[in-house]
Amino acid sequence: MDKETQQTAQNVDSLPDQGRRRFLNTAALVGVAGAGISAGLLPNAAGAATGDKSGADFGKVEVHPGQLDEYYSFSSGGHSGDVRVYGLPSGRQFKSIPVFNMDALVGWGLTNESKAVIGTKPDGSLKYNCGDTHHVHQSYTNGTYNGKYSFVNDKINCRLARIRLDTFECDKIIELPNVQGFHGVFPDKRDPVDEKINHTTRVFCGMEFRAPLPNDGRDMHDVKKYGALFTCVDAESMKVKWQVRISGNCDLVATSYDGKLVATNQYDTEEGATYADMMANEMDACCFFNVARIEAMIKAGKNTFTIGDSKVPVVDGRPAANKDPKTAITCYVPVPKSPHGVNASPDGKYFVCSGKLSPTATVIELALVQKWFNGEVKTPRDCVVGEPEIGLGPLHTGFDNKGNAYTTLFLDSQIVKWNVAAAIAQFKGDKKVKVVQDRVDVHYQPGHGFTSMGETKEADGKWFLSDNKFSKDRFLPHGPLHCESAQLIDITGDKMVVLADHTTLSEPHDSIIVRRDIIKTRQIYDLNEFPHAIKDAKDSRIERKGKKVTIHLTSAAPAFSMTEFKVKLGDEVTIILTNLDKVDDLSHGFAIEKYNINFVVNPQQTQSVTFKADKPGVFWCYCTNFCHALHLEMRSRMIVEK
Ligand code: RUQ
Ligand code: CUA
Repeated sequence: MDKETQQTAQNVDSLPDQGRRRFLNTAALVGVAGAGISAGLLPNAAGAATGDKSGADFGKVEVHPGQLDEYYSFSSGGHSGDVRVYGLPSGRQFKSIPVFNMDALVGWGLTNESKAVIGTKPDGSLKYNCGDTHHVHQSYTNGTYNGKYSFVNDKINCRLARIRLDTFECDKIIELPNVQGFHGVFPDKRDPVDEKINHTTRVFCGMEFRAPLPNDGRDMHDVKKYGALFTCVDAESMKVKWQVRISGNCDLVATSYDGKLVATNQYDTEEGATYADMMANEMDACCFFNVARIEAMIKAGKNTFTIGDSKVPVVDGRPAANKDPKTAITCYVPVPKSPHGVNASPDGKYFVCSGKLSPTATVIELALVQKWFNGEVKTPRDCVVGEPEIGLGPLHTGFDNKGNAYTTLFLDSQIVKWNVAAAIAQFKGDKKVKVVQDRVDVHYQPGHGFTSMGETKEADGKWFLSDNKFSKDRFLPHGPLHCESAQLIDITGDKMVVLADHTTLSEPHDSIIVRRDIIKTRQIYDLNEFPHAIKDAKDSRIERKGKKVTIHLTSAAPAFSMTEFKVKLGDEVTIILTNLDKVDDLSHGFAIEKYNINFVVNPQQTQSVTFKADKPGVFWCYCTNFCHALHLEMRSRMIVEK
């Protein structure tokens, strides 16, 4: 073994004992994180164990040419604004689904159809053209994925997007009213109010950044008057149903399997405006919402109000308005120091909230929260049934099917495996029980981590993927902005084994791992879906109404239906292109030289663009997507006459 490999395979046992490390004080913690990042002095900088000495079966992650992966991974793209799709265990990336970003590959943000989804200003330009996706989750039937939709947030412009999983395309984007820092998002796993409905009908959205409500110039300098809202959106109509005004803020969101409870972890119960203020309290909270009670209030129109121009009904979830548990709509369960992340265990019993600035994970029993709402539990803190010390900087937790939890430790650069039942026994006083089962190094500083099917009741305990925030020294150098690393960990045995890593472009946050049989895609569109489709190349034509010209065009490899079309300088030109090819994988592109136009039409799809003919001359239009031996010849000419 060469020196490098030896270093990489450094034994985890050489790390300091986690148990001896108590809460770090605030200053020390900031120092640890800062020094680690700037000076490259990351904990155990030798990096992740490759499992080299463990007899690891690296063949498990091999997917040979022509073989298919077992899982899809849907991953947020972070500030690139997209959603990525990978195959696991290979780590091969299939697609970047454009959502809040512009994407020349398919013409997202250029075509009229995508602009209608994204939203435009009165002049036809995009209202927003960037976004920050953090959390991507799928629609459920009875506690497991139904393959219908993915939902993803935009933290910058506070929008919720829906992706159709038959075509892997975004079909709806809405903006949440009076929200800043839309971070956590989770669909319900079944209807929380109507016992008979077993599928996702709602999507819940958290507001991380408290702001003046409404933000119209009032209260700007009085941080204490800012507020946060928790928002519920109808999953089908994508209309905002209601909001709850809360104390503190929202970070991530989790939903219960019985559909009755939704929660958001809160790291800023201090309601501060600087990080020092936000870290002041030793305890923050996990705020639970009683969805049935909220919906009843909204339905009765009782004690609802609106904020600013928004028509969305809002109810008051702040503690002062919810003193009696028997009528309360919110329950604030105290959780140590700035928790980040809340995750539901697949047995439906617990939510786990990580400490971030506390080395603990807090286990909250949902049945006890329900009892608190019935007045049968004394204080919200009595709903906590476990709080093991697991390591430094715990962020997100995934679960297997054997009662174990896997939490990312940002500061320790590790994944820690711990047993939930053991944590509960320890909390009850059992001093001998072994809570932490295993630790493994990752490279470096993991953010989210998640298990295969782990956000469903079909968690299968096969894989854990660690999305790491830093990749220094892991890959060939490629300039100052590094890619990030995702590491695949085999969790089938007692010991976790890191089997593979793949690059991800900056920067994925959360992902989910979905069994491949759940996803059923269509490979070809239906012409009838597109009102402007031309069904026969013979119907290709140029229509003029005053200065507005519409070019109805078709494609069939290797030709467009018109070899040229004429317009006049100053015309508003709309090109509607229908791809008549019916063969799977036979997509064409359409680009116009010097006119900044480029988009793709898939088999039997129709897409359109509108622009001003502001330059006279001849402009070649060509197919951008390699489709045929005569792909280069697949061209037309736009002739703009003076
Ligand atoms: S967050 S690294 Cu945006 Cu999901 Cu925790
Ligand atoms: Cu059509 Cu290339």
